[in-house]
Amino acid sequence: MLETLADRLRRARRVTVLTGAGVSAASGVPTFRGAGGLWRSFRAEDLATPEAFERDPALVWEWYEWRRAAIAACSPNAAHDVLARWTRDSVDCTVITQNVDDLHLRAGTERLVRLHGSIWQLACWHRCGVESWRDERVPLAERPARCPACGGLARPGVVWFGESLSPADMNAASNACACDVFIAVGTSAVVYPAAGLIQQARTRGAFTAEINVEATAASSAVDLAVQGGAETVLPTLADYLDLGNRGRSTEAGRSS
Ligand code: BV8
Ligand code: ZN
Repeated sequence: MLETLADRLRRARRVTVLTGAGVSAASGVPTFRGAGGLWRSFRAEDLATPEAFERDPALVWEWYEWRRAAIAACSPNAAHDVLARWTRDSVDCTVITQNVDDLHLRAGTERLVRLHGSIWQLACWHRCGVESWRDERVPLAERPARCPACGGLARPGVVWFGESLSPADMNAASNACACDVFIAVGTSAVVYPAAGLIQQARTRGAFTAEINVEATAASSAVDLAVQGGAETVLPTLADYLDLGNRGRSTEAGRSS
């Protein structure tokens, strides 16, 4: 199973990986739809919307501050580290993430598309024209947070349900679907347009795979569904690749 994927990766010129909350699970970041994902009695879809923020900015900020505090205590895990190394290695590897925890950034991932923004970025709710800014203070200095330019409400710098993704990010993600291997890691594949990238890559001829601890909406659509935790499967895959490369380099060494 993994040998097949490793073999495909060895022969690939271009690799794209789409990650979701499952890649950060081993770091201790609660997923959205898993057991630990619920916050009190709310669902992500109820709070991660402009309407919820309009109605009760203090409640939505309470949720984001709870998540920021949880994420601040977490570090990138082996899955983030393998993917970061792949984006730095020779093979052209792009990571597209739905996560807003920035653990891929902290792991040193180079070619990274953050489709849904970052929980560490803030923006002006009133769109007064100020650029979004980074604020990693936990807790924030003011609650709810304020815009430094107009003094009005600030909002988390993430893409909420019902909000469009940035055209630049969607372009970058779409371009990355022109690849030889596309792997969806740790995503339930229910949130669009991110989940649609899997089918897009397949349509453009990529070998598609999924790494997840359970079956998802994408499992029947990919060429290879690998059941397992990202934090163990990706390092094992990386070992297969290193072994394979070592095999190739000793081969090359022998013949020279
Ligand atoms: C858009 C940022 C155009 C915020 C997020 C009706 C009205 C309006 C829109 C819609 C509608 N119906 C559908 C839509 C589209 C909607 C959508 O897809 N809704 C879903 C719920 C059906 N999408 C949108 O609204 C998008 N915008 O379409 O714009 C538009 C505009 C106006 C009107 C219509 C259309 C915007 C979507 C972005 C939402 N923002 N995050 C925040 O984080 O606070 S999405 C949120 O879900 C996170 O980013 C998260 O990453 C993402 C996806 O979830 P997953 O990452 O997959 O996480 P999940 O918990 O679900 O799954 C974890 C997986 O990991 C599981 O499979 C588990 O088994 C696995 N796992 C666990 N442990 C491990 C593991 N795997 C491997 N190893 C492990 N150790
Ligand atoms: Zn402002």
